[in-house]
Amino acid sequence: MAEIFKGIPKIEFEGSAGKSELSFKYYDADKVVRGKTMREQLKFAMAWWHNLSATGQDMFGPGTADKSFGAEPGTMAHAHAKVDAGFEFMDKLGIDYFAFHDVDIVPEADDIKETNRRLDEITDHIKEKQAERGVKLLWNTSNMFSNPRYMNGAGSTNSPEIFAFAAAQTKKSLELAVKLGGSGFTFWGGREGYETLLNTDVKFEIENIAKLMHLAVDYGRKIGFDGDFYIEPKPKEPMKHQYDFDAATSIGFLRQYGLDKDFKLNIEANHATLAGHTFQHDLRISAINDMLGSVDANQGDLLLGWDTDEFPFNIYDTTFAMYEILKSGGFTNGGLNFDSKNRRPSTSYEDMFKAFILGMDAFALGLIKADALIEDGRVDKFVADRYAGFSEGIGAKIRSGETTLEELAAIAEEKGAPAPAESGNQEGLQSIVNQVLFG
Ligand code: XUL
Ligand code: CO
Repeated sequence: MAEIFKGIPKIEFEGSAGKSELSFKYYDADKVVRGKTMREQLKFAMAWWHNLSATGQDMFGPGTADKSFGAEPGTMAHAHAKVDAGFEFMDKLGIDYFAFHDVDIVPEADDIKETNRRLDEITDHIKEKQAERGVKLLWNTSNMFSNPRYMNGAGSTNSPEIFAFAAAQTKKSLELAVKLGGSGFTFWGGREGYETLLNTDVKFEIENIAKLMHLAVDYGRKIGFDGDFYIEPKPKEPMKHQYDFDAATSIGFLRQYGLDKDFKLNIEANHATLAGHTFQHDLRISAINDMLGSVDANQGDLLLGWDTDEFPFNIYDTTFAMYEILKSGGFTNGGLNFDSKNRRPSTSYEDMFKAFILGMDAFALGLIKADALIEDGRVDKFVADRYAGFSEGIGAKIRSGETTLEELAAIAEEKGAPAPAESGNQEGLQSIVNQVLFG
């Protein structure tokens, strides 16, 4: 098969003193950090949609990058060329996982039976390619937001026929997950939200989203899908209000509708910041609820109010993200999927590789620094000491639920007004972080 990314070598680890733009400075796949290799800790995945399909098109103009890979876009020949391009790309970067929507891998036909036949054909090709180097499917999903039929949502639609169509797409995608050995299945509720309450029955819509998810779990488990289902929270864009606003909202929904045994969360950095949180916050909320499943790795631009899906660059963010991931025990079924895209003027094949090198190195450095922060121990010790008062005496009784308001009131009356608690030391802790990061 002809090489597509001609002139781009296999990307090797060169070390932090390296000067080549086509080498890793920090990502050293087999280096062990906290008991696992970087490859195992980070589990990088390529998102089919941005890397192989997106050309830089936005609402102000067409694409700028050529992703035809020698075939006519919109044809099955192009779908096959994307498979060849994708696997060559992953091989050259040493990426072991990928993720896709159904419509990323084949052009949708007018008849769903023909779309499904195309999906069968293309996944035969993908499966062959997976076998060559053992590349795995991190997760797949159904695109139930682009086609005009989903303008009012998929699970949340007001039309039973559209609900049935969404169910049919979900059924097929679950079959593909099993066929390709996927370890995750994602629901990102693109249009599962609303613009105005004047035309919307919120309770009805949320209940129906839960019904679609239950149907997916029942069918998935029946056909042997043993991975994790994920909700990927996002507060807005495209809808004004999206039901899966953030981690806390999504966890509440999963528990309310009895989906919490089968689902975890896929936390996307730029979605967390759109919700007014840090990336680290939504990772922490997921982790403390045993719901940290997988991550869509990117970063936003705080000066812009939309989902810019940039490749990760900010080492504070990657460090704090890896700190949460390591402290939660690391990935099992999940990984770091680059739901990130090149900027519109970055149009060359080299730019595609440089973007992944940036993101992979940013997370590798984040992993190294998060490990160093944990080893350093001062931040963790400060936090542990800060709550130490609750480990004995009345503090311990509060924690174990063995006290009453009467007892606590009696203590307050006897001891009088307490002095304010000791300093939170934020600036001191931030200095420790800078010292660990920059030496
Ligand atoms: C959209 C987004 C999606 C999901 C998968 O903001 O993140 O690409 O990751 O549907
Ligand atoms: Co995403």
